[in-house]
Amino acid sequence: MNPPCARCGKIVYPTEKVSCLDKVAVIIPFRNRYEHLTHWLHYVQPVLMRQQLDYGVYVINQDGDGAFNRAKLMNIGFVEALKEYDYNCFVFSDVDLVPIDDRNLYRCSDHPRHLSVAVDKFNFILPYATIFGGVSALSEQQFLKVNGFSNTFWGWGGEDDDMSQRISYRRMFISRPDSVTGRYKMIQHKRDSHNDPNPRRGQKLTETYFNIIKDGLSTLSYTVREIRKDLLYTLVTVDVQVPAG
Ligand code: UDH
Ligand code: MN
Repeated sequence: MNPPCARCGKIVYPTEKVSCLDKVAVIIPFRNRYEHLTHWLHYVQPVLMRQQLDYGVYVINQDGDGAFNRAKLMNIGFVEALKEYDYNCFVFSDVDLVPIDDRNLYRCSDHPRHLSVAVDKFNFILPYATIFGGVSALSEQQFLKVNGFSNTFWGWGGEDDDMSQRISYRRMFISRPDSVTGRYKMIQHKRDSHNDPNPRRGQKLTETYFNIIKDGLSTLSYTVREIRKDLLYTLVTVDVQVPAG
C-alpha cells in the first residue's frame, strides 16, 4: 500500500496523474474592475478545470472609495472562504493576470509558491529575486505560520514584499515554476484612482519582523456588506475600515 498524501491524507496510486486533490480557494482582491473580471473568468476558469482542481473562486470587493488595501482583502478572502468549505490551499491572484501555460498548476507546494514569474509587462523576466506579487499560493499551514498578510498597507505597493519577508523570517522559501511554465499576460490598464503608491511602504518594510505577530490574520477586522453567489464565483463585498485621514 502506498503512503497517504501528506497534504490530503488520501492513498495515492502510482497510476493516478493527480496525486491528491488540493482544495483550492482562488482569492481575487477587487474593486471596480468588472471588465477584467469577465476576461479573467473567461480565460482562467477553463485552465483551472483542465487542471482538475477542487476549487472555488472568491472575489473580495472593497466597498466605498477609500484607499485600496489589496493585502487586507486577501486576508478576508482566506477567512471567508474557510467559512464555506474545507479549503487547504489558497491562490491569491490579481484580477488582471492570465496564465499562458496550462502546466502552471494553481496548487500549493512544500513552500509558499510564486506563480506569476514571467509577466509580459516585465518582458517575461522575474523583476527581482524576492518578488511575491501578482499570483501566489500558500497552504493553510503556510499562511497561518506567517499570520497572513499585513492589514496596514493602504494604497499601492509593499504588501507583497512584506509577505515575502514574513516567509523568509518564518524560515520558508519561495518556490516557483520555471520561466516558460510561469508565463502570464497582464491585461493592460492604468493606475486606478484611490490606489496611489503608498509613500510609507519603504519604511514599513523595515518593520516587518516586529509586526508579524502584531499585524495580520490575528488582528483582522472588517464587516461583510454582501455575499453574492454567481455560477462561477462568489462576490464578497466588504467594508475594510479605511482609517480616517
Ligand atoms: N485592484 C482592483 N481595483 C483597484 C485597485 C487594485 O481590483 O482599484 C486589484 C486588482 O486585482 C489588481 C490588483 O489589485 O490586479 C493590483 O493592482 P494593480 O493591477 O493596479 O497593480 P499593478 O502593479 O499596476 O499591476 C500598478 C499601476 C500600473 C500603472 C501602469 C501605467 N502604465
Ligand atoms: Mn495590474
